[in-house]
Amino acid sequence: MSGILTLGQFIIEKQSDFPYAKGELSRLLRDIGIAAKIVNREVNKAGLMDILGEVGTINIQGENQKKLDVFANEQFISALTSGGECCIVASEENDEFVPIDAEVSKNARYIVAIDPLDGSSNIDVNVAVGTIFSIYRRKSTDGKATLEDVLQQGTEQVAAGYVIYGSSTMLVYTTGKGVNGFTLDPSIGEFCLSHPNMKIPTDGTIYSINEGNYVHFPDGVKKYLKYCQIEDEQTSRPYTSRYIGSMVADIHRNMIKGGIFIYPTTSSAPNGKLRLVYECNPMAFIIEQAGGRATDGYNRILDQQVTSLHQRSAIFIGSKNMVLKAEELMQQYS
Ligand code: AHM
Ligand code: MG
Repeated sequence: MSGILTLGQFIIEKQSDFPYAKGELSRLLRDIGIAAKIVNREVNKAGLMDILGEVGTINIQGENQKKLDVFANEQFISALTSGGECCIVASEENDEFVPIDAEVSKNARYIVAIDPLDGSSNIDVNVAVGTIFSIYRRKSTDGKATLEDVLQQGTEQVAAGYVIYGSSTMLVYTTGKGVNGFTLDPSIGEFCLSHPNMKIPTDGTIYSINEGNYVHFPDGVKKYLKYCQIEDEQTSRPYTSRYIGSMVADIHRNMIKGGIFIYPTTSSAPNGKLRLVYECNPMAFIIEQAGGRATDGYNRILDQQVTSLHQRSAIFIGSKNMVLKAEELMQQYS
């Protein structure tokens, strides 16, 4: 066989990184990979099927859910609840966490938080969407796992990853020992290692932010945007602005090319828009593992106290030096 390494083979190879492991985390990652392939199949034919459009229910954030959100949510929950490795799934699409049947999960040691289809407003227009996941070890030792088991600080993550359903589909994940990316080869139906040991450039020239909200931004962010736009040959400014409106896709591009993604607090969303548990913590873990930086403009994302499932946070994430510069201006002006 050629040099192809599938996600399944890679996970088995890497299991020896965790001498205490019994293979549960590996199985969990494999289950996520399988669910991602099923979701990918549906996302790919979204334009063909009578699956587009809003399903009519409104999730806890008050946003209309698209049918594919519901489909992806069901797929991931079903993949995660049947394997016996996971005792709780918390999903951005569900108000409460999903407890798992006691019989199935009696020996389960892991908790998964998932945003099954992030950026789903982009589906209707054939633009990349993503899945984000985060895995924690259960803290409580007996009885049923509880909300406290889910509300762990980002530093406690044992693994995190994302899937980008883009011009090609990729799964990128970390178990705290670097970041590896796998591209789905549709001809064999396997994620194949294509981006080993991913590193985000320390400097970059791309900034991603919804600039339409400019008037609502804190002064520090406004100053940083002006900094990005000022001409300066030495630092290759003005920088390029790129905003897809799909966090996974924006961060993935920046990971490869170098750049910063900002979703700050705004006067209309004083805590920011993105969710700490489902979006910020997993992406922060991945980017830090790739050598980048992730803060809320002042403090490290992964150190934030998690007090509720749907808690929001501002996020400044990406190439280390770009995030540091934005923080400098935040501290000076906001
Ligand atoms: P969602 O979880 O409801 O899909 O929202 C999250 C998405 C992110 O992917 C993206 O970065 C952001 O919302 C875009 O928000 P805005 O349209 O306010 O720029
Ligand atoms: Mg989301």
